[in-house]
Amino acid sequence: MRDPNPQPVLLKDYAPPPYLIDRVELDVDVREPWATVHARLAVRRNPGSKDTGRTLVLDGEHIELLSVAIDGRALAASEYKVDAQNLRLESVPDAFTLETRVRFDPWKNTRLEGFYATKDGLFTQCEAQGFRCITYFVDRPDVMAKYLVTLHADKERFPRLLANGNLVASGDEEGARHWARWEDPFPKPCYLYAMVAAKLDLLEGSFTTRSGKNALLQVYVEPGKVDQAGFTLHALKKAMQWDESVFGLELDLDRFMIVAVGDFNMGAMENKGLNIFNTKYVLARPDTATDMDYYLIDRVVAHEYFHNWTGNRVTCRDWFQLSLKEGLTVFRDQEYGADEYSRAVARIQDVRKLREVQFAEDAGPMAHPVRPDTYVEINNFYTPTVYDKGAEVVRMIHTIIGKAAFRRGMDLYFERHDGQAVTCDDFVRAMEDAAKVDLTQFRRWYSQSGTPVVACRGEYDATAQKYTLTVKQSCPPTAGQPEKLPFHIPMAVGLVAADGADMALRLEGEPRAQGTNRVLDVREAEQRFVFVDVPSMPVPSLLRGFSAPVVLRSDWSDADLTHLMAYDSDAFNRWEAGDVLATRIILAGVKAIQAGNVPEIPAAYIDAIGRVLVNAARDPAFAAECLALPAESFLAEQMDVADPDAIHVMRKRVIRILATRYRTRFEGAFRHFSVPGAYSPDAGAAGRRALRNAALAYLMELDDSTARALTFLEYRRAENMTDTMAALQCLANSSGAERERALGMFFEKWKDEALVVDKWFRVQATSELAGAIDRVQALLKHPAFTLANPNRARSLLFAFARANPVHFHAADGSGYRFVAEQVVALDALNPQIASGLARSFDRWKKYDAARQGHARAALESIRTRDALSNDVREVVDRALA
Ligand code: B3K
Ligand code: ZN
Repeated sequence: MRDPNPQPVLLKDYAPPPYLIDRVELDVDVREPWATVHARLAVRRNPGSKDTGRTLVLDGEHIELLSVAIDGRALAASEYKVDAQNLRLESVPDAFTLETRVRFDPWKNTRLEGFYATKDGLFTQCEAQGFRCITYFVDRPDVMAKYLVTLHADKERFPRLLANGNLVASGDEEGARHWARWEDPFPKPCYLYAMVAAKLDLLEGSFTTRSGKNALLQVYVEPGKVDQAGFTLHALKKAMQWDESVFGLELDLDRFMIVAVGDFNMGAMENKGLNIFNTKYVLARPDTATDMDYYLIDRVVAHEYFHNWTGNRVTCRDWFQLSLKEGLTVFRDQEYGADEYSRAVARIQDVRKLREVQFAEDAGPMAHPVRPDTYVEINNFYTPTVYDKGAEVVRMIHTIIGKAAFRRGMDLYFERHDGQAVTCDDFVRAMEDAAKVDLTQFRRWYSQSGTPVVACRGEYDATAQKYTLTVKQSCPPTAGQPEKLPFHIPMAVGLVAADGADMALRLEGEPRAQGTNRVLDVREAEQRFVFVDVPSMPVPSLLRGFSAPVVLRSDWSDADLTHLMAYDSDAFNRWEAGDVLATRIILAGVKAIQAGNVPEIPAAYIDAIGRVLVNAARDPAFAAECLALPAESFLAEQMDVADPDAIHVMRKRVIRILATRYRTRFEGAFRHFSVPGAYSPDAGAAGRRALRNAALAYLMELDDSTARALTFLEYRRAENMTDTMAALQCLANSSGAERERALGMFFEKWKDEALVVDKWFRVQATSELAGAIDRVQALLKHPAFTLANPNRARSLLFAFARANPVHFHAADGSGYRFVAEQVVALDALNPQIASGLARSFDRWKKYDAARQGHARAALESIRTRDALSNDVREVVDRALA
């Protein structure tokens, strides 16, 4: 049941819990249709609370209370109050044992939160507030307890009974049933609770930690899929090794389990010792998973494993502090990715995503600080801002204080806070104390929302041999925050000479030059940096490695940008220069198209792309990134009034011009970069495939019979899913007869492999061909489609709304109407997924009046539904505000 008029939760209202729970004993009995949960909680008054009342308020939703007892005495109905959200007990003792019995039906749980049934068994998802759907509890992360859990179920149907920690006993019981008892030695918040009762196959391995402990590693997957679990086990071992060597952090348990489930609201969940994963981030075989799938599995496995320290051993005091664990853990998995693959390519991909998604969030109705100060539904705040901007904030600390001090800060953080529930501020203080720096101004990154704009202007004085860089920062107003104070921005810079070399950098007043790459501390609204001994006019390379999550504006000429593309010693900025230039060209082209003129593409850009192709062998993965033009959604954000049609036309025009001009080179690259031998997802092989498939996509943009034949042949010959999907995606965007043939063959071959069927839906949902919406509507009725499975819903609906802008933003409003209907349909099943889809409307005010009219009507049509969840209501209310 949802509160019809939910009150926002405010950070400033935080108070410690009046009661703590130190120990939890659960006895869970599964007998379809019921799960019955008997809980024994050791409750005591919190000495740290100022609240002197004697009322204990427990959270509980979607559960039926069967009995309550205090210290063994059953309470009469008059002794407690129970409603759809809470169980209230008045006049409780200072310390006591509370026992409750509840039951609920996991088979009816379509929200996939709490304890829910899927085809292979029963699984949990408790973060953020799902534990209250399992038993009555003080469901907040600053209540930490030790757990002892006994599960009972039918042995044949649910042969695996798992919970957090270590297995302490198990056995059979009457009626062909069995039981298992698990004990977790570490106190934990209830959001990290997990249990599984299911039929699953198992892949096992082991890892000897650096202190010599032998840990059992287990990956559980649906029956028959163990041949797709190997990479996950391998990734887990790599992540364990990495965390030991980079952060000195070791596994603290004897056993670490990963369980894959096909019905899951997000990517994965870091429950202590029992991670539960979406199958998408576990299952991989060369013929079913792409290089990107493998890469993401690696990163997600690492992310969840890293949470064992950053999140579990040290957790969040309250949900406003979510970025404490998420920002830090994303930073850690980004660094892991950079070390395991290519640092430059990983950074490019992470920044691309940040700018496409987080910058848009920061500019829209859901803008919030990295540490939000209010929410209605906490599940709506697992956002790119909390995760990805949060990671950038941690990265900036790393940049400001340096690697060694950062490591000392992490050590100090664990020394101070192990076993505690703390705040973002506690993290920053550990970094400050370890590095002996003052991060007072820096803390604004946690409290101010919005993307700062940093405008740079350079002036060279040949006589004085000085180069003056003037840096101005500002931050646009965001929801609830009209004015901002200046940020502390670490800006990594270099000066690139005419011959391409980096110049030595000496700031006015310094005795000597200090390297060729340095971090400027930008703190004022306007600040000047004067470089001396500058022998000739440089091209500034600014914000190297994207050292801060800001929008950079500079007065580079096209020639400056092609110079940086060719010579910048910072690989990220070599790519960035091309991206800035491409953006500039496409936006100018959009203006030309709108004015009825023929857009022009500067020869310097075409030549620069030619050089990328000629030099591609140096780093194919990097070259592939340089060939990928800015996304349509990103381009839309750069306009005052976005014009999705003109953007689409112009972007394609650039691709076609490059494809025509370099046809031979693209054909050459396609042949040359093939990868012989057995498939491996390593960075080298994946990079070659990325380049080769980028070349194919360029060629297919010509959409002539030669290109189509080549692509169809490639589709049939491909021996791995990366190449198969690359070809299929090209064909799905072409109107030739090959399209239907390939799509038909693909479905026939893979119809029993759910994750591959998702790809089949996605490739059609994102097709740019005319009539996309009719096809998506027809696919809704396809027997393989279901709204109940989040991956499937994402593969069709999210793919359409988020990755097919030209059709989602159709001028007649058909895309908006369709998506709004689906938000409503999904909301009845799964509010978290529905609200994710509703967020596709975030940027509706970016578009022209006619589109805005359609979008507003679509949003209103959602809002007028009376049974709307808090999740969707919050998103829609904010969009319409
Ligand atoms: N902590 C989980 C996300 C939980 C989302 C709840 N709506 C996965 C992760 O960030 O690792
Ligand atoms: Zn996380």
